[in-house]
Order: sequence, then structure tokens, then C-alpha cells
Amino acid sequence: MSEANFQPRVFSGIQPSGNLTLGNYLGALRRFVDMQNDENPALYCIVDLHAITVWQEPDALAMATRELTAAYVACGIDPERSILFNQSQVPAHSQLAWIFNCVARIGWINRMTQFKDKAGKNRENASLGLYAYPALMAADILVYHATHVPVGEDQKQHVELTRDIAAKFNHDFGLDFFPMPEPVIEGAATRVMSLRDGTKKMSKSDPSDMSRINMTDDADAIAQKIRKARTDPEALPSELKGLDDRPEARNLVNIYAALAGTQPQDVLTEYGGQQFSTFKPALADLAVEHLSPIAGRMSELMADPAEIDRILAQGADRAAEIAEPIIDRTYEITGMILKRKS
Ligand code: AQP
Repeated sequence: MSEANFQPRVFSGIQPSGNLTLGNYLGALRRFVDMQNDENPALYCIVDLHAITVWQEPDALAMATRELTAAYVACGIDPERSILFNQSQVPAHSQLAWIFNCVARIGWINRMTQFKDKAGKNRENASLGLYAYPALMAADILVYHATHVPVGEDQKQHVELTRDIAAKFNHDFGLDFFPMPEPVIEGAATRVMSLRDGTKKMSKSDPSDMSRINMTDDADAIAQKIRKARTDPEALPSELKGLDDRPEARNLVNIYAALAGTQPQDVLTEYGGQQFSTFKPALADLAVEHLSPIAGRMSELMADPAEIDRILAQGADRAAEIAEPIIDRTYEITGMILKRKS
């Protein structure tokens, strides 16, 4: 039954669907850097096919794809050590997604909370792609036989569905062909919340720019957004328990801890009993200290779009080299005749 001996391999992706946020940075990008691996290069993808599940202006999409590439590099992803590429340049993603559309059950997809959140009340008018998004995400991961997927908390359900798809495929065809990938969700800020509503995730597509810190915000914008972030009138507590029922306060403490590389309790030990009028400027300084050099490096990289396109093309070639034998074997397992390649 066993066909493959799965080596540890990291895959993750981010949508080029607008301004990258502090949530994307703390929940994903920053952690990708630590997971780079020389022996088995990690794959980091700009998932442009996912982005078009909601409307994207073509020029803005191309721009966002280059900007996201620049962000990856500015945060410390080395395009020689890791494989950095945009999804649409490797057709194997779409090929495997179709197979997985035929493996995943409608009942499974109906349970996905992201579709419900994004389609909202206007579900009948959402794209079929938005509904089928999780099967494409499963393909993104499994077309490389990836075993570890660093993501924020919001993506955990999709990685679990990926495991269900892999298990059903393996069971249906009687082979141990796809691995069971693990979500890797770590750190103090696996779910960064909106600055306007501590019960809602910070998101690139939130209509309110004040709800998020963008990776390209300048020091003044960051300070202003943190100063105006919604909070309550109480001082910060000294113990974590005191953050129960205070989602906005908890969010700012978690962000501080993640940026400082400490634990939320350490932040409360330092700031317990202090007002937000003291804590917010300290948080703003910390955020600026982290984000300003990244924004600066991003704009330098953006000045040379041809170099960005070269990085993406080189990454796509390396990604395709891994994906093509896996998609060919998948076709063979499912009974497709492939005679044009020999
Ligand atoms: N608020 C967040 N806190 C922690 N992690 C987050 N991520 C996103 N938002 C937060 C993580 O970032 C990675 C890339 O996410 P994505 O761009 O593919 O899609 P998303 O999760 O839907 O992110 P956004 O910002 O909300 O995008 P839009 O608005 O376009 O839908 C993932 O690992 C995610 O967990």
C-alpha cells in the first residue's frame, strides 16, 4: 500500500489581494523566514489564482503580486534558499485542484467558515471559485507532497480539509500517495484582530483602512492607527485572566508580545496597571521599529520589477520540477492516459 517516503517539506501561500497587514506578517510571513531549510527548500507561493475568487483589477493584481514578492524578500525570504513563485506560473496547481474537486465532498465544503464569511449574505452571487477555494488550497500543498504548512489560526480548517482530501484519495485508490500535512500555528499572534473590533480578524480586504496596519504604512500612519485603536477605559491588568472579555486589550497585548518576541504575560508584568495612553505609544514605537525597515526594503525592490519577475520565474521553474512528476503520477493513478510526454 505504501508508495512514498515523505520527506519534511514546508509549503505556504499568501494572496496578492491588497495591502499586506500586520496580521499576515505576524501570523505568516515572519514565521516563514524561520522555516527556511537548505536540504529541502521551503515553497512560498503568491496565490494569485486564489485572489481572483473575488474581483481583482488586472493591473492591481499584477502590482500586488510583485509587491507581495518584494514583501517576502524584504522580510527575509531568500529566493535562492527557498522557492518563491506565483501560483499561476505552475499549472500543476490547477490540474490537481480539478482532481480534488472530484474527491472533496460538497458536505465538507459547506462546513468551511471562510466561504460563509467572505460570501456573506450574498451567497448566490459569490463565484464558484470562492466556493471551491479549499480544493485548490489542498492542491497547492499536496502537489509538492508538503508535510508542514505554517499558517495563521484562520487557515487551520483548510489544512484539516486538505488532510481529509489526501486521506480519501489514498483510500479510494488504495495507495499511500499523499502525505497528511500538519498546520504549524505558533506564536503570540496567530490571530491578529481588527483595530476597530477585537472580535474580527485583521484583514487586507476590510473596507476600513483604520482596522489594520499595512506593511507599507509610514511611522505616522502606524502611530495614528494605534492611537485610535478601539480600547476600553480600564488600565491594563497584571495577569492574563484580566484580559478575559477585553478582546481589544488582549489583541494589543498579543501584538506587542509577538513583535517583542516575548509572551503576553511578560507584557502585562511590564505594563500592568498602566493606561493605554502609556501603552499605545510604546506599541507604536515597537511596530515602527519592526515594520519601517521592511517597508524601506520593499520600496527599493519595487523599483526593479524586472528583477522581481525574474525571481518569480526562477521560483516557478524550481516548483514545477517538483510538482510535475507528482501531477503526472496522480493522473496515472486516476487512469488518465498521458502519451504526449515520454
Ligand atoms: N489577522 C491575521 N492574524 C494572523 N494571521 C493571519 N493571516 C491572515 N490574516 C491574519 C495569515 O496570513 C496568511 C495569508 O493569508 P491570505 O492572504 O492567504 O488570506 P487570508 O487569511 O484571507 O488573509 P486576509 O488578510 O484576510 O486576506 P483577504 O482579506 O484577502 O481575505 C495565512 O497564513 C493566514 O492565516
